[in-house]
Amino acid sequence: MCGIVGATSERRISEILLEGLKRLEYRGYDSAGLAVLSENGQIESLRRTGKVQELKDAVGEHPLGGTTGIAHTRWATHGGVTEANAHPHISNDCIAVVHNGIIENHSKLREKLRELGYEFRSDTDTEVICHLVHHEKQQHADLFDAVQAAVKQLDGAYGTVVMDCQDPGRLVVARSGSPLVIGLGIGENFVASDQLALLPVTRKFMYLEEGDMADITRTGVKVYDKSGSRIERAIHESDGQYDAGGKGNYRHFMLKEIHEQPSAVRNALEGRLVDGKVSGNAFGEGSMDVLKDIEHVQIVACGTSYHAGMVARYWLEALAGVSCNVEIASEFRYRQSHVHPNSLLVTISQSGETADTLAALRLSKELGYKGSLTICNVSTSSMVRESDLAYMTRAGTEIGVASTKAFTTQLVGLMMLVLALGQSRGLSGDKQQHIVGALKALPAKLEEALLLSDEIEALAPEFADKFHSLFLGRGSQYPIAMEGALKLKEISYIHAEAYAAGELKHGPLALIDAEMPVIVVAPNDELLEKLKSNVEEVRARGGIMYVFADKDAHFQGDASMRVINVSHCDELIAPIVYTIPLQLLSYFVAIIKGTDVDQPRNLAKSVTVE
Ligand code: HGA
Repeated sequence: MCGIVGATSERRISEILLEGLKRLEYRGYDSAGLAVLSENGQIESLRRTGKVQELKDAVGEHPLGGTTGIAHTRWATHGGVTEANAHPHISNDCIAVVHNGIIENHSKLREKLRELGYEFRSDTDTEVICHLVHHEKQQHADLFDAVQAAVKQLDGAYGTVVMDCQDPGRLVVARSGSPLVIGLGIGENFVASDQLALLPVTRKFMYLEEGDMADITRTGVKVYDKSGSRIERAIHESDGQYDAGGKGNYRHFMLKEIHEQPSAVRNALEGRLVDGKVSGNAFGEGSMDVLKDIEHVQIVACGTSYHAGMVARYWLEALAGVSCNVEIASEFRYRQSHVHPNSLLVTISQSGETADTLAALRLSKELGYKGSLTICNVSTSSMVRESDLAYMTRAGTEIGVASTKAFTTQLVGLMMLVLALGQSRGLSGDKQQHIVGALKALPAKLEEALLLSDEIEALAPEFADKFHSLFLGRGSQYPIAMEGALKLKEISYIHAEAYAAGELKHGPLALIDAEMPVIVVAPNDELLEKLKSNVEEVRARGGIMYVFADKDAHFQGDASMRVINVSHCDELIAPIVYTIPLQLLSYFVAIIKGTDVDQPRNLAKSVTVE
């Protein structure tokens, strides 16, 4: 999603802003822009559709000399992808604004501002902010007061940074529903939507809370909470471990991240399994006191994280004996749900900023849950800060928009939750040992699964001219089929659907022909024989299948069925292991199709708008 970078310094800042935008590119965007305040008090701005490199080239041709500035990568929500809609937006050549989020009452405000004589040059909701601040400046001499008066009139979500030509060396920022972090330097200060943008210039960060505003100058930062009172926010030192670095020898971040999964899972396990049990600290101090009374789990998530939650439902009910519901966050937050007694709300999110999931977490506080737990990859995120308990996935920064290592480490976290809840609910010692043993074996099993890479790459051309595909699985592999389908559509743009294989005969069987590949996930589990019958249903109708199967499942390949043998693994961890070949399949198909693997069209990482 959109990215924000702002800086005020004694040195020229256009390079810092552009580097910051480059580092936020992975989030997905469609246009980019920056505005700087030059020494003679003029705002100079450049905007381009397309990649940050095009903006960089433009700055190369028209160097910008300012020492205070703001920059943005836009992922359009209101108004098409045009230069005029790219941020920053500027009112009367003086008030420049970048904004992440959605202003819901923009039409009303636009009408009001038009009546006041403001001319609109874009179709964005954002443009109302700069005119509103400009208007408020006529009533409030100070920029901070004007921004405060303006944001009070906004409904919706915003992370916004405002620069004023009459107030050089100052940035005023406001956060409500869209994250902002302040970077502290020596004689210079910064702001961004993600600390990753600022790691080349500082390691000291201050995270704004909901409703906070901040007044940033070269020499200091003043933060005010939602009531307008001055407040000190803690300063965090980053050790840079979330600096993703480069792609190494890999062609894409996604491929690098697929291959990082054995080590990511090792990190996720380290120190958390002690004496055959899950350590209480895995979910934060005092977590066992909350978990011991839990009788029901409500999981809320979006996209890939939702699939992780769906796998966990199979595990939680079968192993820990805890009932579990899983729901998409954008549905959960807008319906009236029934809260079971002693329920735990579990949110799952790579970034911890996913707007719908975060809103669901906030809503849950009014609904009477016993507690909240987040399974998350970013320790400084809103979800980690606002949840009672947190399990950090420790996957390291994930840059590819299509999630890979975040998903498999989420599954590890969810299996640990099964253990933690099972421990207080009479899960037998033998079963605990079994789960712990399976988890410990997981990194090696993932390494074996990665060895299928060449075989999968060789069959990818068979998908190149296909328009549709169907993924099938049963039991805890059904969500893995869904995840495989999501990966394929995300990065290769081939339409992919997933079905629980037992549902075939209730409709999708009508789609089967030789033009639609059917991908089957077939570990050697108790549902294997049922799955084999479903495979025969497809074969009988002339379908072409690609079956990822355990050797001992004894599938015989033939003209209508390619069998890719996945090395044998414990049934408990099979959903995690079988994820790897499906990720590789989508990756190699995308390569053949020549799509933008790390930043697929129309998509964004860290979905901070609803
Ligand atoms: N609504 C604004 C900003 C969109 C955004 O935050 N995307 O992530 C626009 O459409 O320009």
